[in-house]
Amino acid sequence: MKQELLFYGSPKPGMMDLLNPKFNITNAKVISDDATYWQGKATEVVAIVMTGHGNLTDDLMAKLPALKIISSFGVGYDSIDAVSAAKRGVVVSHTPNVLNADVSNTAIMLMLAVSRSLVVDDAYLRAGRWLKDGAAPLRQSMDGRKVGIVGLGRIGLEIGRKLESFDMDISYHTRSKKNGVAYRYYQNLIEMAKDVDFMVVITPGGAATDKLISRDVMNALGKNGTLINIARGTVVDEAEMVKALQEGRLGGAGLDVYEAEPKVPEALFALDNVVLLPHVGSATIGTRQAMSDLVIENLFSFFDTGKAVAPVPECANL
Ligand code: NAP
Ligand code: 8YV
Repeated sequence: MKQELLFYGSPKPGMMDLLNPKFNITNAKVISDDATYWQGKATEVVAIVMTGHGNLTDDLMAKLPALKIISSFGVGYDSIDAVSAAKRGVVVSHTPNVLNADVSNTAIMLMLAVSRSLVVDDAYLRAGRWLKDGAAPLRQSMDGRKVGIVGLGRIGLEIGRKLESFDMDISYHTRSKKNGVAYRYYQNLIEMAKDVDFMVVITPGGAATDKLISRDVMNALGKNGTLINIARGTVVDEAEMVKALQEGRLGGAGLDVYEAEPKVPEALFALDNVVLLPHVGSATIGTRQAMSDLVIENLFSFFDTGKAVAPVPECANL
């Protein structure tokens, strides 16, 4: 007898072929705790597979008494109330590590693109200005300059390792100093912001990091500083960032994530010192396939052995 599974988001290639033999699948584009939405299946759903960023709240879980696992696509799981899930005995799993290479590359791509004005210079050439106005303006090199990484976990460490080859002076800010890490540690984020040329943000989203990159942090980073955010839009005070960039209090920004995705503040479109990506940090064919494979592996392992391969820390002891 097949069990009930709710698939929230867009299935990745091959996923449904693997899931269909084992589960009855309801594919939903939105997720809701409205009783009519579940069409009588709420009491039967044992698993949720998420490839979207819906809000998975405690209220919603309360309506799903048979739920055992939420297998989520992506390493960040700020849209799932994992503490409540653990209390209810529901395992939340995610897809760490397999995306470290591409997400760290994206951070460095943004650093280079902002500091060397890649997008502006491309537009300069296409507009015929090289012919008409001559050579493009000189830019700042990234090599040998100071970078502060906010969040030094799996991806932050990979960014640091790669930035060593740019001879950068590397420091970091996290809540706890990391053992065995040679980079300079700043407990105080503002002090680090004052001292660096680039700040790369790669923490989780959620309440603990909400607007961590505040007006004061951006003022400390300053008119020659560049902010790179590949974490979550919520980690930066977006309205303050727009103002700081417009007023020249912040030198530049490279952004992959935004507060209300896919909405991006239009004021940013007018700014030359900003490079904008549509949340594509992990978006290569190989990495997305590896993430997709891990979503399925987590689910199948859970039903075969009682343990997901990559549970989130809150659920590690279930
Ligand atoms: P991770 O290994 O769990 O590392 C998270 C790091 O953030 C840790 O060093 C942690 O150190 C630090 N941190 C957590 N809360 C903090 C706080 N309040 N203040 C300062 N530092 C804090 O996670 P990861 O695998 O590197 O992934 C990090 C995040 O990147 C994900 O959660 C996701 O939001 C984002 N991400 C984005 C993309 C994209 O496409 N743009 C792709 C993948 C991931 P302490 O606990 O000591 O503070
Ligand atoms: C995903 C991400 O593309 O892993 C994460 O936390 O932000 C990205 O890699 C996204 O979660 C998929 O929707």
